[in-house]
Formats: sequence, C-alpha cells, structure tokens
Amino acid sequence: MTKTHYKASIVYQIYPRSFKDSNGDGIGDLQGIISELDYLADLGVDVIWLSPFYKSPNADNGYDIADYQAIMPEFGTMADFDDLLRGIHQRGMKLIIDLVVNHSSDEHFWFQESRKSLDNPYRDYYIWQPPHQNDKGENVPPNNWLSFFSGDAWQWDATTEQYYLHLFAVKQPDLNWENPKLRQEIYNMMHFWLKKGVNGFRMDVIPFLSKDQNFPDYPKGRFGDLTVYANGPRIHEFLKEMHETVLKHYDCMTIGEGFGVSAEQANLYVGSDRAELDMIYHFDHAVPRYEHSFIAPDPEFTLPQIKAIFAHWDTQLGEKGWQNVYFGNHDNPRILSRLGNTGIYHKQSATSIATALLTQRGTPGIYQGDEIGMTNCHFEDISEFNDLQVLNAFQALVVEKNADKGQFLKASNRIARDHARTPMQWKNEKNAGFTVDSVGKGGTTWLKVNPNFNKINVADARKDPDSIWHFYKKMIQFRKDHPVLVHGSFEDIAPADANIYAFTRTLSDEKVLVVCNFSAEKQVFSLGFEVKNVLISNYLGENTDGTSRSNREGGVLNLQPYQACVFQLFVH
Ligand code: TEU
Ligand code: CA
Repeated sequence: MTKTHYKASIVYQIYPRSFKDSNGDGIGDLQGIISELDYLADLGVDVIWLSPFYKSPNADNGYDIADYQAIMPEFGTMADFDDLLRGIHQRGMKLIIDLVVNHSSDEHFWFQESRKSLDNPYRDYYIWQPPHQNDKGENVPPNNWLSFFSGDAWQWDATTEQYYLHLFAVKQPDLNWENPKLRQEIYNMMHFWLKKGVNGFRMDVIPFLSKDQNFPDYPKGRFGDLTVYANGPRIHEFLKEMHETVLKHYDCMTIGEGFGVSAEQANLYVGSDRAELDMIYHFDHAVPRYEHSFIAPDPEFTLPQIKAIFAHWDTQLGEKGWQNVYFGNHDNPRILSRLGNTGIYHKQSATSIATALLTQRGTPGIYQGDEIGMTNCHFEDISEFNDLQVLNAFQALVVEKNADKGQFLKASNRIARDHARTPMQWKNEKNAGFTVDSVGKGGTTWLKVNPNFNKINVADARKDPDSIWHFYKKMIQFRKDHPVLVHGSFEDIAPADANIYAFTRTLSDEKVLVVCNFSAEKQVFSLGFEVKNVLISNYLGENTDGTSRSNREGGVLNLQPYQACVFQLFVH
C-alpha cells in the first residue's frame, strides 16, 4: 500500500458488537463480520476500521482492554481473527484496528500487579499520585481533573493509599507513557499485529498520552476545552518514537482520534514532514457530550457552522496535512437524525449527506449503517441504555443530585452514543436479521434493535436500485473515478448560505462544483457562472440536475428538497 494510497481510500468503521451475530447470543462477533465481507467489498470499501475486539470486561464495550493480544471470547478466537484478516485481504481490502493505549482495563495483568504495592515492577505502568489533604486534613485527589464518564479522574486505592488516574471510567486506568518500559510493551504489541498482516491503526484519544507531570489543576470551569488533557509536553516525542520504532517499518496507515486537537495543531500530528501519523479526525462537529450535556445539551450545529469547521480544517491542513472526514462513528448519534430528515425526505437527505461526505478533501469514513440511512433509536427508559457514559451521568445527576429524569432522558435521546450502537439492520425480520439463535428463533440482542428495521434494512436496500445503499455505492465509485475529488483543492463558495452546501474541487485543468441542498424546501441557488454538465445527482430521471437549459445559462439552480448535484465546470 503506497503511503498515499490511504488518501484515495474509503474507510468503513465496524463496531463489532453491533455488526452481525453469527452464533445467536445476541452479540456481534468476528464470524458475523466474515459472513458480510462480500457486502462490504460490493459497496466499494477499501479499508475496514475495526473497533476493539480484544479481551475486555466491556466496561466501555472493548475500549477497556485486559489483554492486547487476545480476542474477546464473546467475539470469537484468534483463528476467527486470522480468518477475518485473510477474508479481507482476499477481497482486496485492508484492515486497520483500534489502538487503545491511553489506558487499559483495570483487569489487565499489568494493573492487577501495579496496584499490589508501591515497589511492584509494574507500579509505574500506570499513573499513581499521593493524596493531597484538605483543610480538615482529609485525603483528597491531587488535582481537580474530572473524568469524561462522570466523577473525579482520580480513584483512591486503599491497598497502597494512593490515587490512580482515569480520564475515562474507573475501570480504565491511564497508562504511564513516561515509563519507557511501558512504551516498549506497547511497541511490541503493535509489532505483533502488524506482523500478522494488519494494515494499520486507528489511535484512540492519542493526543492524551502525554500528561504534564506537575498535574496542574484544570482552569476553573474549563473542563470541556481539554487544554490540560490533550497535546501534553511529550506527545510528539512519543509519537515520533512510535513512528521510528514501529510504524516506519511497515507499509501501514494510521488515523489519530484528534480529541482535543485544534485545526491549528493538526499538522503537528499529520504534517508530511512530521513522521508521526498519516491523518487525524477532529471533534469540532461532534456532538459535545460532557456530564452537564445530559441535562442541557448544546443545540445542534447549523449548516454554516459545520461548513465553517470543514473549511477551517481544510485551510489549516493545507497541502501538508491530511484528515479522515466523517459524519458518523460509534461515539456520535446518527448523522441522519442530526442533519437530515427521517420523514418524507429520508432518502433524499441521506444521499445529500453522502454526496457532501464523499466529495470532501480527506479520506472519507463511513460508519456502519449510515449507508442504508440508519437513524437514532428512541430509548424509553434509562434501563434501555448501555453506554456507561450515560449510566454514570444518570447516577451522578438524577440519582445523586435529583436532576429531572425526564429532562435527562430527553437529552440522552439526543446525544447518547447508544444511537450509533443499535444492531445493524440486515433484514425486515425479527431482530432485523442481526442475530439468529441456535434454534433459529433469533435470540435477544445486547442492545435494543431500532424498530424501523422494517423500512430500513440492507436486504431491501440492495434490491432497490434507487436506494440510499446504491447511491453510496455509486458515489464511492464516482469518487474513485475522479481524482479531483481526492487530491483537488477545496473552496466553499457559499459559506453563509443556511441551506446549501456548495464548494468546488480543483485539480489542474479539472474543476467540479458540489451543491447539496440540506433543507426540506426547494431552493434557488444562483451560481453566477455557467455549469458545463451534471456528473451525478441524487435525484434520478427528470430534473436530475436541478437546472433546465435556460436556467443553466444564467447559472441559476432550482434545487429540489435535499437535492445534491456534482457539476463539471468550465476551466478558463
Ligand atoms: O473516544 C473519546 C471520547 O471521549 C468520546 O468517547 C466521547 O465522545 C466523549 O463523550 C467526549 O465527547 C474514544 C473512543 O472512541 C470512545 O468510544 C471511548 O469511550 C473513549 O475514547 C475511551 O477509550
Ligand atoms: Ca455472537
């Protein structure tokens, strides 16, 4: 894989727990994924990003790893993994796996040892600090850091009378990257997977690895801006060491989860002159989700806000950097429920969103289910949620602080990560065809199945040539057939327009114009210049390009609700 191969790739993220269950226990597994590799190859996927499948107690659904080189028994065996990797490669696809090394599970052997005594050889694999004392002489945490999953980021351990750091769950102790022995353990593990033939890594909260060893207090009330957690003093030293020790020895692809990284800081991680990571994805358009968000969620982004974010990142990355562009992943509610229309314009809005995604400058990431227009799922009660971020916030806000339960549920139904984790909808039959138990009745699933599987499922979508799925397939091929969409420069031509996303992509003598109506109303959009011809549109048959001959000369487009078009432009 040439190093710039990743720029032209289409990445598809699989959340294994929710993709396909092959043995009827209601939990997705590796054999389930194997059974659908032809589906992914047919869609046009180049690279699969597989979320964690390693041994884990599943406090955070696998993002709490207890053994980095063993397969989670619920998902299968190492032989299943080898089958999966072989099957992916046989179909000409690549596999990148999740590297979760800011923290491990507290059930990892290293932590079980580390917590035993102050002089245990594994003590410094984790971040331990002595208590501070408050004015009553009581032990308190060393600073005011909070966890993203509620509560303090420090957990008291009575055995050695110290606190350990966990920026996420109590069961996710942060690894101590200051310790060269720990770093070497991680590098050895990376070699293990790369030597098996894995094609790279998506790196979980990678900007967090380096902590300021003074452990300063967080500036009052600024928990959300991550200035203290991300981009620590040695982060680039560590990533350069990782590149030097591991990455540069393989033809591999790396995607950094850029949580806490600003557009201005991005090229420090992904600049072609940096020898660190290949690309990064940012959180600037992700749903903000801190504990207070479960009572007072931020309003959804407006289209101009999202357009400004995309343009800003493109400018800052420039020719030197590269990004993984996405609208959905396992940490965000479904993009169709955020920016699209789940009513009469379900298909049109899903394909308009797909057009905007697949014509961006950056490696597009498609999240499982978005290709058939999966939507958020209504959760009736807290008991239906699985994500510990929701459950911990419920405990902290509703149970302990008497916040209004109805308000909490309303907010959670907007922002919870569970929306992205409802089982993939394969068929219009019990449990959406996600699971079949050994007697063929279809067992219960680990998380609620979205009841709209009767209308939104793979089987029906693949039978309908005018479906969202077929448009994704067509659009993916369209991107591969037009290098201007991979390497061309990007310019937003209507940043202030509240309904239309319109931008050009230019590569030497080829110039295309992408126009996406993100509204349920017809829109007249005057270009001010003539379009040559329409290359693709999400409206088939009549009115494919929103213009009639007469309009086109005047450069005026009459767009249908959620109509999206890509035009060839004259290059003067
Ligand atoms: O995500 C980073 C992260 O913090 C998000 O989980 C989440 O969006 C949070 O609410 C901030 O808004 C990575 C993984 O993608 C996520 O699934 C894990 O839970 C987390 O790290 C810990 O590994
Ligand atoms: Ca299973």
